[in-house]
Parts: sequence; C-alpha cells; structure tokens
Amino acid sequence: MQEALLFDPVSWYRAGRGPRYEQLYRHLSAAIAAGDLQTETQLPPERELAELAQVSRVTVRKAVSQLVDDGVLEQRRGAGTFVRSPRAKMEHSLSALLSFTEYMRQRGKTSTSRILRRGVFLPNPDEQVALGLSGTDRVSRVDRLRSADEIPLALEWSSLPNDILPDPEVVETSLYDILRACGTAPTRAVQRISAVNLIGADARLLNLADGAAVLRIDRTAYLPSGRPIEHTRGLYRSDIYDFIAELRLDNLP
Ligand code: 16G
Repeated sequence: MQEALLFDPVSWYRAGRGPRYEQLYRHLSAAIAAGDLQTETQLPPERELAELAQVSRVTVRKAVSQLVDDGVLEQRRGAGTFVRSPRAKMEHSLSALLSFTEYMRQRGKTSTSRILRRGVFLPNPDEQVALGLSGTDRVSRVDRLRSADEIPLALEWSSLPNDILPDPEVVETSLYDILRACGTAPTRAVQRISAVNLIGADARLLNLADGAAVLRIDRTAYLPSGRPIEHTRGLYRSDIYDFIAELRLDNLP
C-alpha cells in the first residue's frame, strides 16, 4: 500500500468505532503485522504523519507510543521512529508442569510479580468446586501481574485452600517455591485454554489496547494424593506467548 494511502483516514477511521488514536493504533499495528510497513521502515515525522492522517499531533503521539510499548516500533534518538524486527515468540510447553518463574529462568529471564491483591476469603462457588471446599472453609488468594525482564506478560489470579497457604502475604515472587518448601507443590495439573478480549484495567496492566486478544488458561493443580490445591486463572499475552503441546499416538484418552 502506498504510504500516503496507508495513513489516510479513509484507510483507518470509522465514525463510532472508538477514539481516533486507538483506531490509528490498531490500523498501524495490523499494517506492521501484515508487512505493509516492513521492518526498518522509518515512519514520517510526527508533524507529517499528523497531516497525512488528518489528526492532531497528540493523537499521533498516543498511537505511536502504544506501538512502542508493544515493542513493534522503536524510537531512535535523533533518527526517528522505525518498525522493529519481529520479536521471537516465547514457546511455552503445555505438557511440563513448571512455574512461571521456572519457565522464565529456563529462558535466562528474571521474573517478577507485582501483587495486586492477596488475602484470606470465603471461597466463591467456582473455588469451592475446583478446590473441593465447603462454603465455610477459607481460601487464600493472590492476584499478580507477572513480568519478565520488566515486560508485563501475564495476569494471574490464584486461589489455594488456606491450610495449604495459610499466609498469602508470604508470596513475593514465586508461589511454587513456597509450596515446594512446604512439601505441597503440585505434581499434576489440568488446564483449560480459551481466547478472550481484554478491556479496561486488565488491558492497561498488560500494556495492551482495549479489545486485544489474549489467551486465558485456567489451571487446577493437584497433590500426588489427588487433592486439588491450586486454582489459577491466567491471562497471557498472545503477542508474546506461543503455547506448544506435544501430541503422541500412544497418549489417546
Ligand atoms: C504458571 C501457572 C500458574 C502457577 C504459576 C506459579 C500456567 C498456565 N500457569 O504461570 O498456574 O500459579 O506458574 O508460578 O503455566 P510462580 O511459582 O512463579 O509463582
């Protein structure tokens, strides 16, 4: 597509489909993904881009900074804004029972957890079913934003029976490290995977635009005795993660 046409509002703006910066952001993001804007292409300067797209410079700046946050554009001081080479996706095995921290360590990355909330609560109906608890039992919850090398990758809402994790305040970076130290790390897990579109605070925490698609994985993990001890709902950035499953003929149900 010719550059002038690529930025022309006819190509990207539809009334009633959300703020201009967001529509421009989505359009440029799709153009980069489709190769219409190739790696190392330099974007026109902000003023020119604003003229081509017929929007204010503030709108251009917001759309561009979101693409920079996503890692698809790069601002080089004194040189301009360029399309970055695609980041290799992280392959995450679906058949190995590893923790977030262990996966990142295997890739030479340092994982961090930002605690969004933790505490002891009465279990909701989903937790009662998943963890085999009654309505009067207690459940420990830890909600976290998980990052690797400062890049936010996932949101995880974990629930464990309170006798397994009596004090959720002790969870700093790795939940499984704590379970392992207590001899209660899970040895088996069942995961359910689906695709969801993010909006609001969840999208902002993961540095994604409203409506971005992510992978949702619900994990229930068990002790060797068969007792369920962890139920985690996780949202994983699909622009960074590729979940890989190995299939074998001798593994039929
Ligand atoms: C993984 C698990 C999650 C578990 C967490 C523990 C998936 C889909 N989910 O993210 O269920 O709670 O690891 O990691 O793999 P941590 O020990 O680093 O806290």
